[in-house]
Amino acid sequence: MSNLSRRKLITTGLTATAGASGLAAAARLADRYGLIPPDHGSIYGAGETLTYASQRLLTRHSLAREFPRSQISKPPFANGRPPKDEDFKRLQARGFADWRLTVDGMVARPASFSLGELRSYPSRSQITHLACEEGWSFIAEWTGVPLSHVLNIVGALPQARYVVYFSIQRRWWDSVDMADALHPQTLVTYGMNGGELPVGHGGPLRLRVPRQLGYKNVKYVTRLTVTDSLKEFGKGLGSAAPEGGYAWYAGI
Ligand SMILES: Nc1nc2c(c(=O)[nH]1)N[C@H]1C(S)=C(S)[C@@H](COP(=O)(O)O)O[C@H]1N2
Ligand SMILES: [Mo]
Repeated sequence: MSNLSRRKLITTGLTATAGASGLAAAARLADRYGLIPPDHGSIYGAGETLTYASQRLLTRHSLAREFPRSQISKPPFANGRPPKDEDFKRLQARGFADWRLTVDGMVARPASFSLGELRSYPSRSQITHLACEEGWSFIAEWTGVPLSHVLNIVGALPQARYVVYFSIQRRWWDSVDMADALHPQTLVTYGMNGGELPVGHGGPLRLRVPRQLGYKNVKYVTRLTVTDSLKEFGKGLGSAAPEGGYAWYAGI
């Protein structure tokens, strides 16, 4: 069966099943096609699964909207204060010269990158919208190395299904599936509006996932882990967000 007709079949099946016999049946169908998000047992239940499944089928390759330079918000504003963690302050005092991004898990060549190394790789800049679930948002230009490039360097294994990312702020960690990890707009971001990424916005390093809401864009990132299962991380729901009542998949 061609990809297109298969996709059409699944989509039609999902829609019909959801209408005919409820969301649980749609979730069973989605499971068969690997379309179940890790927090499917949460309060969002089958509805969340259906959102994830239909977005994955319909918009797998679509790009987040990019804006002209004239639309950049002035002044950009930060959501929250710089980390108070001693580790962070120590690194900041040395101009982040010792900041590292460790990449481990299901990779052929685990590695640790300095900011200088990350900046030496092919970069991408894009002017996109960062939308907080609480209603406010802004447009900025973000510069970084595509996460897909980093994953190529370390040799992510074919069994990989998710990339988990961790902040120096230990309460903040999250994950994306490979569709978002390999998405061309998903950036390991070190620059904003032509300068360095300000500390208020996650400098020196954050993940930008413009296809998802603000909270998936974790700031002060120090580690990435490639995995085929999210069960071992936290409560096994894929991120800290569902533990606090937010959906793991926050597609926009
Ligand atoms: N480490 C860390 N990452 C974080 C947060 C945070 O408090 N700490 N806040 C999240 C939320 S809720 C949003 S909306 C965005 C805000 O990004 P901004 O500070 O660039 O506006 O960052 C996300 N990433
Ligand atoms: Mo947010």
